[in-house]
Amino acid sequence: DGLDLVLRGGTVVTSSDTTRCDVGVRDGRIVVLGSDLPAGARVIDASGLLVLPGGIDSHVHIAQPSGPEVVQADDFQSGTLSAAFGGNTTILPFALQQRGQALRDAVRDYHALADGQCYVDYGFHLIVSDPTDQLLGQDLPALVQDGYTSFKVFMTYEDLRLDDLQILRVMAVAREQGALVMVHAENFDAIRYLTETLEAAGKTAPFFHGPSRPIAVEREATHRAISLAELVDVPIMIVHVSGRDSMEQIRWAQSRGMQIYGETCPQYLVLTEADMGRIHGEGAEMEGAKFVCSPPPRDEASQQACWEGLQTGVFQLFSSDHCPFRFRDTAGKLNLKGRSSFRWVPNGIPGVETRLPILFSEGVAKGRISLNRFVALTATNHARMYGLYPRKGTIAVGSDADLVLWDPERRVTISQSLMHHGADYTPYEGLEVTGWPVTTIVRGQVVIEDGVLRGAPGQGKFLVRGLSEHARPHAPAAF
Ligand code: DUC
Ligand code: ZN
Ligand code: ZN
Ligand code: ZN
Repeated sequence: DGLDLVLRGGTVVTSSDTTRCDVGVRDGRIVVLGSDLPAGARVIDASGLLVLPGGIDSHVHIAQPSGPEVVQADDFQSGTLSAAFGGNTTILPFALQQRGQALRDAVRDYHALADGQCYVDYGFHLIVSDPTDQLLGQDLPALVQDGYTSFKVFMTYEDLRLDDLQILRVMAVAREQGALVMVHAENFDAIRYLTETLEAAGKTAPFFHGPSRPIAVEREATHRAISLAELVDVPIMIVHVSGRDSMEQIRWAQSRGMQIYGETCPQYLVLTEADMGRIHGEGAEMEGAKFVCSPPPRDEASQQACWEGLQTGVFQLFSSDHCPFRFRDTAGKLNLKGRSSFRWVPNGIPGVETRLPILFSEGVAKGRISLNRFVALTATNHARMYGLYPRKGTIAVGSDADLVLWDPERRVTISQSLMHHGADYTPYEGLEVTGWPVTTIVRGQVVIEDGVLRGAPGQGKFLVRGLSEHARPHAPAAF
């Protein structure tokens, strides 16, 4: 019988093809692609627009506690609203285990926060901070089987870091279960040493966040993570790669046939360490805090290296690492703790709403990557990597009707006034981009239409994920 929705006259783009055709939707799924489809209950004119698979942002932090008295600026409602306005139809935030907490309890807490609040679909990666025998032997395997098929380990941060033995044990569970391990690769002791040294010299401004975790800190940890994965013979994803040295570690491993994957983010393409030294505007001496994230943005040569990683396939994923904090609290006061030392500035910046426009403008419009590679890096590869393909991440008969209408010509100056996140600034203020999402459709439901909110919280549903097609080890177990 009839179609619920027809997108007419647009240019449909997937990770492999660019085709002029209509898209027919019934019961939340794409049921037909073709020309001159009969009208559905609803028809949207897509002429002059690109029809893209909805963005999948597989690296966002929402409502995650971040140390004493530091709360994130987004709850699931504002975070997913911002995601939808940014052209995303699925996000993968983290369920963080606090030390001493059962992993199951952490997962339950995040579900309670997200349930009924989301504008886009979502799943959870797990963060393992306390790998007890119970967790390794029972809880983690059971959660993988329940559809939480990826987890992140941290090599730094007092409250989160695992030592090498713990990382090996978590990797072994991943190998056994077919889950994918994401690694935050920075050397904890090196950062601690450099932080103490800088503070002792009175170098406490936000700018010194960069010098406290220089390139060698990331390169060493990246190489160590790769070596640990080699010992266990398990595929891993190195997240938020900031520049050449780490990119080359990953490329070296890939050239040896290892299943080592890489992700980079907008901040490593358009920000530099100099941004953390900014001292104009209001709250001048603290302004650099708006750009503090880890690993820190570096220099122009590092930006070039990240482009190279995106162009050559060393990196499969382009994610936002959306991790929003307020510069001023809701009463208008600066974060005073961060004033005593960069050590207390929470690490993370907002970006779920600006990820697609930045990559489209800097990448596609400037001729650095193709439109099809843009789709792969922002949607398809995320679905493949994290067990959602082909339900998500492509435009094909049978896939969820997660679609974005994209105006490739629209020129926008990024500004906080345009954002829908809970942060009180965007680190990309003033950046001029070409290309912008205008309409966002989640499983056939129009959430954003021509830049106007039409959806409601609760439309976004939890996704039980399958195993990653890239987490399957190519070789049989060695032991
Ligand atoms: N790592 C992340 O992945 N996000 C924000 C901060 C961090 O260190
Ligand atoms: Zn991280
Ligand atoms: Zn992150
Ligand atoms: Zn593979």
